[in-house]
Amino acid sequence: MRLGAPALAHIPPECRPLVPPGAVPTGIVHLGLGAFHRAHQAVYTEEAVAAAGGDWGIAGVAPRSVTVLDALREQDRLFSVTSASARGSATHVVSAFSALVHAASDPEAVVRLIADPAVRVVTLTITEKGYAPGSAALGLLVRGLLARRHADAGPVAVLSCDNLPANGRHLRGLVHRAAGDDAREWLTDQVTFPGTMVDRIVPAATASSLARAAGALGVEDRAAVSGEPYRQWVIEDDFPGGRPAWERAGAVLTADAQPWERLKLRSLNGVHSAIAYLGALAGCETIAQALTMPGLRALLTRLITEDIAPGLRPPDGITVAGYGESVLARFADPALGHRTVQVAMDGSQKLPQRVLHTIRDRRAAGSIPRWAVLVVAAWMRFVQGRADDGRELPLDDPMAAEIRERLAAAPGTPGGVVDALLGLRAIFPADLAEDDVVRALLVDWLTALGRHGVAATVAGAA
Ligand code: CS2
Repeated sequence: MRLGAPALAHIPPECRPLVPPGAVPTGIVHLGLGAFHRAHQAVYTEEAVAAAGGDWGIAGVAPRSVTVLDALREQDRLFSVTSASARGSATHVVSAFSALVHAASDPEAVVRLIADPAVRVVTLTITEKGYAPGSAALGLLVRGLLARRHADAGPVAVLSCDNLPANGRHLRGLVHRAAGDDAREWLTDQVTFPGTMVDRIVPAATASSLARAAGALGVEDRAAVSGEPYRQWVIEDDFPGGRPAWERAGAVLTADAQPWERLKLRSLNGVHSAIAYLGALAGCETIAQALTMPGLRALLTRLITEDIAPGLRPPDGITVAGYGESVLARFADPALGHRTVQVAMDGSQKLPQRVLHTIRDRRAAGSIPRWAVLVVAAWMRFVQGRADDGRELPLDDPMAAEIRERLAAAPGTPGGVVDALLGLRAIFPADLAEDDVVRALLVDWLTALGRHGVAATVAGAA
């Protein structure tokens, strides 16, 4: 039997959705139907509606792929979320979607939805590369907002839920530029772009995570997602058309999300990327496995306390060191099965806000961020496509062609590789690329990684 409304009577009562399927009209449009959205905003929204009501069904928009969309359509838009940890797991069916749309084949439906007065919130999980000027998702968002202006459909909040610095402000700038001067006054008046910090580790589904969900439910769920039990959502409270009572689901509504967002980008995502590149090079399949590498935890603790912490002003009551330790404990849970190559993908889009901002802050203060530079060196070795044991590594990155071209034209020495990659201005701003101290340190680390491999370099370093 397959998950869907008729199957709900057959699944264990504690797994059933908090609101009946199809009962809540659309109030939110969400762009991006990935695993993260389903395990994060969809869960918060269902809980908020169950606790406080409101017409906040989510119209989910799949940009290109139809795999998740088809699975959800066959299941009356229901899917399950499994919280998995070494201590055990729990599975719940979530009923958050009120409609589903495929943007690539029906862009007009997305435009109509964004222009619908019943919709008062638009949320996005389009990943870092979705914010490149000219991206399809941004184009649709802007068309939808212009149609909304034309229809005089009232104020709306547009909420970026991606891991970008000042994500709200950044998206606002992109939308205002793309919409043109004519729309500026209306946008300023009617559309807000609250900043957010989103957090939950949600690895891509695998055959075994799908089997675990089916085992818990007793029915098959082809849209099942699985993630850590921990979750956090910090949201700037600026919703001119109202919003779900997300605080009833544990979200923190605040005037300024930036301290949280910076803390998370640099000390969670930055450290995640460090483990991903070093781990993948050392032949480790998962993040948790990589963390068992002798010396790596100590090295990451030094990265957090010596390089990352001095550049951050964390939220009240939080220390960067304490936050960093809790992050490492989350990463270390073997039940997650988060693959190093998944976190390693799209490095060109991730490195700047995760690692390079840390390096620039430290350099501006006159210090030498050894550990943060090691992360960049590991990325430089990773993009060359071979693990320490000679196995091939995937380069899944929108800049892959440019990276390969530069590497092919450069001498294969550490210095040649460093200079070739530092020349990628879209990643490395001139002040960083021309910093002799950083360059020399990159060459040193790349030489060490090439000579001794990651395991020995890490074991000897911290
Ligand atoms: C990860 C994030 O894949 C990645 O790049 O660093 O997806 C991470 O798991 C989440 O941001 C956790 O909130």
